[in-house]
Amino acid sequence: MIKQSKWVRAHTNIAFIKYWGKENEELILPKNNSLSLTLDAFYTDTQVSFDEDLNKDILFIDGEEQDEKALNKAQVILDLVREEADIHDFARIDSKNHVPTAAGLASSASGLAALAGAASLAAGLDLSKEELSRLARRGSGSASRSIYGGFAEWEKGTSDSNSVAIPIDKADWDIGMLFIIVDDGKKDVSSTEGMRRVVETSPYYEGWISSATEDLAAIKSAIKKQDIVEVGEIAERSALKMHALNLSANPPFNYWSPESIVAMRKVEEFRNQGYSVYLTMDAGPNVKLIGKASQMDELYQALLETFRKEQLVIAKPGPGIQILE
Ligand code: 2P0
Repeated sequence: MIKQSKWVRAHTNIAFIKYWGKENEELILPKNNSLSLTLDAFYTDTQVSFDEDLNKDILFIDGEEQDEKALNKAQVILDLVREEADIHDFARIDSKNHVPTAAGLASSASGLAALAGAASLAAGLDLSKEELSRLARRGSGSASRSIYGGFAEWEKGTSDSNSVAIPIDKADWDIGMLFIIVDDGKKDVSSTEGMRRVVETSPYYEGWISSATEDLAAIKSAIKKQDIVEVGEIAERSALKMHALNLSANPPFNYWSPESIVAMRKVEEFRNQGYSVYLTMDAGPNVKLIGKASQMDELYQALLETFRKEQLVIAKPGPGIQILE
């Protein structure tokens, strides 16, 4: 017998207050609360089938079968669902990533959120948003936030049961992002490894934790006021502090390429011209602009002097997880 879900869609999110460090690696409990914006431009569609005829779990992304390593995080979620629903069959996961070609963007947030939705649906579990967020978190921390549209906060909590994301604001005001895709081809330090090294070795880690708490309170009040200048300034500082942690680790590492610096300077130039635009960066060389959605077309045009159009993607706030009919 096959228990098959409908297709489930989850969008990616970008953290404005970064998650960078785990308190508990197995349960994925973070050291600090984080806050993100879910975006419309990048998403994953996933369908799960529990099938008694399978002799192992299999994962297809865009029609291509993936290796064991790619399955690791997904199997954590499958196992939790099997346990809760008392299912003993293996599963086939089909995923389609809707990310512009060669974007080089990580899709673990949208991917594992969509999987949490599809796997629980296939198993006949009727999970609340909170339960879905908790399940997605066990695959990848950032996925906990992709259950919700707009701004979401992942509350670090103290245990598996209360480390979940909650919705903060619909972001239905003049805020948007612009991605500058920079692919330098060099091998990354994975997020998991990067944050572990920082927690263990950075002499600045305590400072990160106390300032992340302050930044979080400040950005929540700025979001309430819909103040793009304050939101952008705080987000940019949070990102740069995260990257400073990486430089202060032993051994040090960083995610920047020469083209990242070119993009960062552009943001400064735009600000000097009077635009309210700020940057954020994650565990890779891409630079993401935060600003008024209504000004993103102008900035896009200006960036075409320096970057190819394939490198530029405008994104608006996006919705939470949804079942496709
Ligand atoms: C974030 N990042 O808040 C931070 C900022 C990247 C930089 O969460 O180890 O794939 O699976 O929990 O969620 C990316 O790391 O890490 C991430 P795990 P995840 O978005």
